[in-house]
Amino acid sequence: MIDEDDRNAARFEPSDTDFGTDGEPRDEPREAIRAEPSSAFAAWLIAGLSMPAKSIPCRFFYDAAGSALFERITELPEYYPARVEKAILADHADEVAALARPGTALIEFGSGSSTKTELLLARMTDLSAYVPIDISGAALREAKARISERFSDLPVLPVEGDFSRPLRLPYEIENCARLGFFPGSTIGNLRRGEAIALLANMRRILGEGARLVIGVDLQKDVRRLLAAYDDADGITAEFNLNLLARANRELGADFDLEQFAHAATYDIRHGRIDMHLVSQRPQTVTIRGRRFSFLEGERIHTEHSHKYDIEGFQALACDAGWRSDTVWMDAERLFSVHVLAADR
Ligand code: SAH
Ligand code: AVI
Repeated sequence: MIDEDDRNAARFEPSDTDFGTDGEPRDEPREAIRAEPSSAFAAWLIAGLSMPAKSIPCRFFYDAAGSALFERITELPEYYPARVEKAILADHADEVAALARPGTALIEFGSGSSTKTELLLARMTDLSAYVPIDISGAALREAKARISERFSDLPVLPVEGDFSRPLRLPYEIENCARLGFFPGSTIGNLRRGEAIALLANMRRILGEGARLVIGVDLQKDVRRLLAAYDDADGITAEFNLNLLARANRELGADFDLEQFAHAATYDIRHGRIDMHLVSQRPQTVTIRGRRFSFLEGERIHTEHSHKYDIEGFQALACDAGWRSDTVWMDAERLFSVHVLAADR
């Protein structure tokens, strides 16, 4: 039987990310490679709401408001992943720093506020550059200002874009050894086929012999997982509803935010949290002249967040061409940080 996820994975296009050396002017601002514009949000939103099972891709959470809400999530008592991953990285910061020999470029995927990265940068004194990649221009700009102020000798070369699409990396790091960093368990937001394609593409970008340090959230008591995605203060609900608020702001849609509710569920079969927005009554919403009807209780799927066990993630990384080198965990085994090696 073809799994629904495998079928969907076929829609994912592996990227052929490359450096900006192919005849492009060398002084072109890399911010010219923009994240998807509003027209792309409109196209994906309209396509997703036209399907029998409505959905919106989770990368659209992260406009400026969404990135700020995510930062608030990382401070919530229920959202253990941010706190625990940071503690694991702090415990092993010297070992991570040792992976970056002098002249290495640190390339971070889905860097957001780069908060965890600061821990590492403080110990990586001989980096040639720090390259944060994120779809959120607002998050990148704030992070660049803060990191450049604290580490004034370090070239910070942000790339605004979707890491699962072709990206042009800064020409300045063309000849540098590369260390990859992909924290936050953002890999969990991808389906298995998508995750393998992304990890395989990262291996290609980082080059033979490179290492990738990647944070992966672990399976655990379902109540603890559900609380992390449905906090008492309603910040995760606000983060989820921001998708609709963003559609109202950017596309002139007329979602009534009072009439959609946040929901987080656990899917045992796929070992993942799913987030949804649930219509509270029969209603119609208009987006750019198109009308979408919702039944009472009808759901818009907004995010998968897969949880792994150590062996399951190592098998996935192996399918993407990586060798598992090292794994660190906290004492409660809530979260894992893997060092993957591109040498097999
Ligand atoms: N690494 C940070 C942020 C994690 S939140 C941390 O660990 O705290 C996920 C980040 O990935 C957000 O900043 C979001 O904007 C970014 N992101 C999500 N999907 C993306 C995509 N397809 N391409 C690039 N960045 C993406
Ligand atoms: C970025 N990503 C790994 C987060 C997660 O936990 O799946 C996004 C998030 N969604 C709800 N809370 C946080």
